[in-house]
Amino acid sequence: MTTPALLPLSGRRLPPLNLGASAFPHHRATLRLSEKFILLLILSAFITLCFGAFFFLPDSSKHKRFDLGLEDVLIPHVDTSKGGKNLGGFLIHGQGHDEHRHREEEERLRNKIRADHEKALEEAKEKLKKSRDEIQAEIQTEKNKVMQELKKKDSKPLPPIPLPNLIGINSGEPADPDIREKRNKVKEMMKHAWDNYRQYGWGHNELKPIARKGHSTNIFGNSQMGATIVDALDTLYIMGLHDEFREGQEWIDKNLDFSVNSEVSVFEVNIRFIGGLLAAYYLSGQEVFKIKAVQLAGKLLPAFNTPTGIPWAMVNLKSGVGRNWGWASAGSSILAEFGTLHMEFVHLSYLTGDPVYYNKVMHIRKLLQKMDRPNGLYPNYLNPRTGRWGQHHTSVGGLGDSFYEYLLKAWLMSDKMDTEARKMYDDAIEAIEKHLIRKSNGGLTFIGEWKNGHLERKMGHLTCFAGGMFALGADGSRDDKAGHYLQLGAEIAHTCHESYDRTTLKLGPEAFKFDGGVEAVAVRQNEKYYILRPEVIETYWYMWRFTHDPKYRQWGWEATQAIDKYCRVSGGFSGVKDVYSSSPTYDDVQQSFFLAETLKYLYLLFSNDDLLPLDNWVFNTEAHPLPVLHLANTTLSGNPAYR
Ligand code: DMJ
Repeated sequence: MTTPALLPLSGRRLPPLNLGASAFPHHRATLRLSEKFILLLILSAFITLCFGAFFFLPDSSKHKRFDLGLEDVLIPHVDTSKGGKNLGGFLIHGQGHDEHRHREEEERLRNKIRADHEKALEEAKEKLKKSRDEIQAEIQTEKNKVMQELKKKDSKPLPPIPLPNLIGINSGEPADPDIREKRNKVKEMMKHAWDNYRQYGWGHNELKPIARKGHSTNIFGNSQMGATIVDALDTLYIMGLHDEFREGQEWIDKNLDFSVNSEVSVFEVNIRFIGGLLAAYYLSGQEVFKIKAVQLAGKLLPAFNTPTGIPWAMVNLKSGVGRNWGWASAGSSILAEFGTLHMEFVHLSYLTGDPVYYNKVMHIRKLLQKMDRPNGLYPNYLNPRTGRWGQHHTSVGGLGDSFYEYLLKAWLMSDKMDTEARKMYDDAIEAIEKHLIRKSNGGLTFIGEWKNGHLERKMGHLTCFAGGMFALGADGSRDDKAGHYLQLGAEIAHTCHESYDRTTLKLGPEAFKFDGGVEAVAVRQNEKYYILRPEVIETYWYMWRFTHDPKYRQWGWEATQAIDKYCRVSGGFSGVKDVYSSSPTYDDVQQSFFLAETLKYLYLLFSNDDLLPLDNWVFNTEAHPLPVLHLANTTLSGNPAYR
């Protein structure tokens, strides 16, 4: 017998293994050793097989998950003390009895599978008898069930956060009966606006008070998001209209859904919806508002996915795809839009403990800080792809306004810790004063607009908010110019009052000129409308809070009467197309900001200062009050002001 040779697969013979002569002195010994070797090989193969079986047998716990009615047969167990044998985690009872039981179980299982198949066949036959519509309705019901389940999951409570010190909610009743009466009149107007919206526009974004139906604009996208409900909530609350508030809360709880295929304005949704929901949360303590605000904010985040982190103006809530307004200079984003997110986003980080919101807005700030500013002014347009300014237009009205407002309010909201924001605000208004603020021949102080190196002597209704802003920022101003800024606020309030007083309806036009012998009067027909805007009344209220000069209440009352006389219709309140005409025509829109801002500022003007005191509350640009945050103990990474 020759030493077995190893046959390779190719059939080529390998040379015999040379184990050395000393290892195999003669043939017999070699034969015995080979037998032993083969036996050993067989034995080791057997052991390997046993080990393999042990390790590769399926996991008993997995068996149990699939409910095939096998639980009676396979009982995971580790306790052998009760007479059974433990094999791989399964307890096997007495062998003969077990085999019988096993067969029974197999039979039972087969029957069950057969029955299930028959049932499924029957169901399918039944389904086919139904009409296409019925089948679709059933599918929809199933879908809705799944959606409800998902919503429930989405609505899980956020981590508890200590509420800031909330002072001055639900009071402010004035002692003076005349002022009380005025305040009640404003409340009655709010009720008229709300009740009609409730009746004719419920769930729609806004109301057409003459056509008596819902209304919307592209800023809210194409779905019914109940903008008026969300915007009005906090006004209802502070006016003590609690039944109406609850109705609104119920609608929001049941119907406000952000998983819609709708392209919305990031800015508008932030100031009206997130601002409105956060204010409603802080005032009422109802979790639903906080949860909805956070859900919505999550839907806005994809708008920040641009090469620079400057968000798109619009975002599709479902797909997250963003883009800019077609009319904005060379695909730019708008300063007043991407620059008016800070307050709400800081609150979102505060309430969720998630720095993502804070980081987004701080990134915008850092980017703006690094950029060159022509004459120290911020242009209204910035390209989110290139990070470069668009047209060199600067405005404290439309397209620019609330960016400056939020710099100041970021500082106030941080309990004056965010000194970086205050510095940016101070620098900005110094440049504005130098280049945009002028006195007319008739002595009216106005804020013009900078367009390609030229000052346009025109002021918008929107710009009138700046009177209140200057007054609000007076305390803490650079070089202790508090008196100067309070005076500047008073001058702007006066000019804006003149723009109202010089009209037939005593309501302010959209824009007015200081040129060619014209002062505080609209010239172009398309600038003569009043759409229930709040900015002039907003400034009266701030001036009232800081000076207590009764003229501001008087001016506010003039505006209240004019709105009630010329804008009130039986189906709500409408804007008017020409404030210089004695027989105005209506635009047939009750704007959501009329309930959020105009009526709220009027109500506060006729309330005591202890209702929402300015030391404790900061109003967002849509008049939604957010509490001052004492952030000393809160970690919002990045800004030393918050450490
Ligand atoms: C409101 O939505 C906000 O005040 C915004 O900042 C600009 N203007 C409208 C109301 O006029």
